[in-house]
Amino acid sequence: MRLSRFFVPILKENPKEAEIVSHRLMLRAGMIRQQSQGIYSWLPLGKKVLDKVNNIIREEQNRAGAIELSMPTLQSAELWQESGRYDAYGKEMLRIKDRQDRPMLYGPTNEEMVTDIFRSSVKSYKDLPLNLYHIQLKFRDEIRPRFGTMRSREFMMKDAYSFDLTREGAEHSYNKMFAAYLRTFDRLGLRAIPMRADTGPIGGNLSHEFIILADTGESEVFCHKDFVNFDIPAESTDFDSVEGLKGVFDKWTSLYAATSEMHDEAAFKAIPEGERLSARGIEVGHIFYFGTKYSEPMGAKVQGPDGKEHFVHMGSYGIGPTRLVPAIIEASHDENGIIWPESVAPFDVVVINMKAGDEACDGTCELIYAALTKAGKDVLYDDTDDRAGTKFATADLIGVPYQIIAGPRAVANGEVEVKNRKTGARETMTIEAAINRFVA
Ligand code: P5A
Repeated sequence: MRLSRFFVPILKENPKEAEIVSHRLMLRAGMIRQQSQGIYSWLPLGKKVLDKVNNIIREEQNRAGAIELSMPTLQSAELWQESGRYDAYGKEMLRIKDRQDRPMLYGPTNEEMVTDIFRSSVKSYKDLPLNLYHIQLKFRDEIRPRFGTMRSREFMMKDAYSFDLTREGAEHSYNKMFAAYLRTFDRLGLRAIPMRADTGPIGGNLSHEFIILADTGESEVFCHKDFVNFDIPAESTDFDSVEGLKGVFDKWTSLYAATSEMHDEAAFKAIPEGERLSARGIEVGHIFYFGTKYSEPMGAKVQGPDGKEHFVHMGSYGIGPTRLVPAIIEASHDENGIIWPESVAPFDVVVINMKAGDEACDGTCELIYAALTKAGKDVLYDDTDDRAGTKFATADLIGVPYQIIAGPRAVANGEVEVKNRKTGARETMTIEAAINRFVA
């Protein structure tokens, strides 16, 4: 992508409305724009990062055996009347009427709708277990939307829903998502700690929130320090192994970890003082087991091996991609801007032409841009005629992991400079070596 033809509305000044660093940097880097309170457009640079985050989430959901579908954002009130949540959900639900005066709502979550899909076609235990997920916009009319897309009213959610014949089966389904979440957050460059949490309007009595430690987090959390170094389940994890996944769950729940709503001061104090961690955190995921809370009132049942009908045991599993993007920035930035982990960076590398219009610089940059693009790299080419200082500031701000800098003096020697955004290390090398550095 040539920067001269891209759309990145960079802000030079710090936006006054931004209270935390991720919100400030997302606005300054031209990633998002607020359209009305708590409702955002994702501009091209932001969209690229969001797509990469969603793809990692999708790969790990698929690996764990979940199946993707797509459900609508608008739902009919009838389904929610069946489950009993239509009245209970309160003011957070945006209620709408269509032209026939039928009550509709903008979905804050999809337990009812997915239960309806399930009951309409699954009739036998032989079709279980089943886990269906989608990545879709949600709307919650939050009292205090804030911090940009960290807590917005319209936001994206990956929500998965599992169906099992028995409680034991449902526990295995829960453990699959538990392990998939550990892998997902790790691949996003984050250390997420599962913590016992309040189940709120989703219900049930077993749930874990996945929390990223960050000073600007909205949750107050308490846990054992050792979580910071626990091993993440490997790519080769067998998601069909009941024992194996129970091992992962048992290990990751063996030490104390709770959010403030579930905090037990005495249990926390039982941890030796030097091993206690009392911090703030960002909730990036939340998983629930709620048994037959929806299947019973909505009549979602299957025939078991005993020939009798059984209400299915369900769980639901949420991740917030539009919250994860700022959470990643909170965890990875410096005074000059964002430092993207390679897995979600909007571009793999930015080629900076220090003297656009200069034949040698243009030629070198075009050559590198073509070679890296051909090798499948996502390359941003700063071909604008901005000053060198502006170009460096932009590259640092938008946080692309590597910069290839082509200035007239180096280019005259057949060389360019390669800068690592994270470490700041710069290395001069031949043009060929710079290309090989990224394609090899
Ligand atoms: C689980 C999947 C649920 O809604 N039903 C379907 C369950 N869980 S949850 O905890 O309420 O939300 C899941 C995740 O969505 C993100 N999230 C938000 N992100 C941005 N702005 C918001 N206002 C917001 N509300 C929830 C969080 O990452 C949460 O863990």
